Amino acid sequence: MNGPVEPFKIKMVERVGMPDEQRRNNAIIEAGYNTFLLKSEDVFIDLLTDSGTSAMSDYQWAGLMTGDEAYAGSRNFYHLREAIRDVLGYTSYVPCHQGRGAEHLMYSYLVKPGQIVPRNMYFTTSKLHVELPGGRMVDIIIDEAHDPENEYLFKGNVDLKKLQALIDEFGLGKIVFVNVEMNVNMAGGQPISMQNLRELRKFCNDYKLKIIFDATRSSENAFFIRDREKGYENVPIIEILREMMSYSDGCIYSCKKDALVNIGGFLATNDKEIFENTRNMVVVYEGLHTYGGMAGRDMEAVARGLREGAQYEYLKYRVNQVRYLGELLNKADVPIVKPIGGHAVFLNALKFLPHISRNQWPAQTLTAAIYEESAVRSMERGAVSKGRDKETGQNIYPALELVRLTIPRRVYTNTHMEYTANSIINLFKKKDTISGLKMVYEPKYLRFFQSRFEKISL
Ligand code: P70
Repeated sequence: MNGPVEPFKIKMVERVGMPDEQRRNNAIIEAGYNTFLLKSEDVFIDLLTDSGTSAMSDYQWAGLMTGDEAYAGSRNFYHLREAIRDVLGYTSYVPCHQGRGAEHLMYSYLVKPGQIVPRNMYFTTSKLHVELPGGRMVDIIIDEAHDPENEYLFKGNVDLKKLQALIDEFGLGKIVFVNVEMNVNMAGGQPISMQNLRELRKFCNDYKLKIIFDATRSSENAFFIRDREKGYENVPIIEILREMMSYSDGCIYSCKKDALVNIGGFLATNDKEIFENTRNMVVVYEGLHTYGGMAGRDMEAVARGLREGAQYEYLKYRVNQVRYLGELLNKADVPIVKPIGGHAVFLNALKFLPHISRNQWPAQTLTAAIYEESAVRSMERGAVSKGRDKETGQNIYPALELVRLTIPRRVYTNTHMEYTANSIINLFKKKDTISGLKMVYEPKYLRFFQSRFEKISL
């Protein structure tokens, strides 16, 4: 099996070094066994996130030099507006510094205290921005998504029966909009099908419910629709994207993923009221409505990246590189979430470390062990990320207790994938020697970023 052939050549490189065993052991203790607290210099291959870690193209870098840094009416604002119209089909947008800036504007406008926001699985920052104005996020993803072994091809789909049950239980008045994520991150990078989107739109039209997308990984989702859904085999990615977006009333978008840039975000909509209200609030929290926290040059890089990131040849390589890593692990019986996702390979920590109980944080433990073994940095996506129940204050233990090996776009070679796979396979062979963790510091919000742990002896 070979890795996918890269549809680019490399013009510039950045040195990375391998810290020795002693340095790795000290670094992880100093970081409180939390990979978010490691110094990047102590990491060899950084698979913490695909967010803001892409390599930009020469065309994007050239675009930086054309940045128009006028306070108002920058030409790059208009370039980005054209790109959003062409690629996603929304007429209006509000630029923001990154995805959560857009979430803040969108959800603080739409969500009123006591309301419910159904979504095809939570995402950490999205959930928090629904809760801050007094709302509650409720999961309406299909059951298959909660089963790491289930190989259904569209595990990101919404279960309309769950949505109907919410309406029956709480009444329509409590639900203002349905929130739909593309290529669902916490489910393992799993796509939603066009058919499901179409059915959801029809359902929501009947109840006059709005649909707001988290379109952050929509290009990778569009690739899976083309690859897997009947009737889309030969449809250009941009056409698929526009059809997807046509089923929504607006979206929030973190440009740091599929748009191949290091910073940036926006919300986009064809709804006049949403646009006018969020455009008004952007000046309070982000910056003037023609830059929203981004420099002119950043908006140019996003405009170019949004188009590049929707090219079929690029997406094919991208998704296949992730699949390559996943298949190397799968062949060696390392437990992973299936099907292999669009942006990351997810390890099933409950199967990898069955001897570690949930209250000793198996996924967090596994991220630390992988770092100690290999200097590869991964991310916990389980109970630490999920946090506590808002009402009872108790830890929630979600069905998925995962470690995410997230692949930055256009950054690592297939040999880096092989090194990563071999290191994890070695670790899997001696998994019984790995002991659990106890949490010794826990901040109030988004605890996974800053919490600290200590090792429990075996
Ligand atoms: C990741 C990043 C960001 C993200 C996302 C979806 C589906 C919104 C955002 C926010 C960064 C991250 C964020 C929280 C915890 C860990 C990592 N995801 N919606 O690595 O966008 O980061 O630009 O504010 O995935 O998955 P932004």
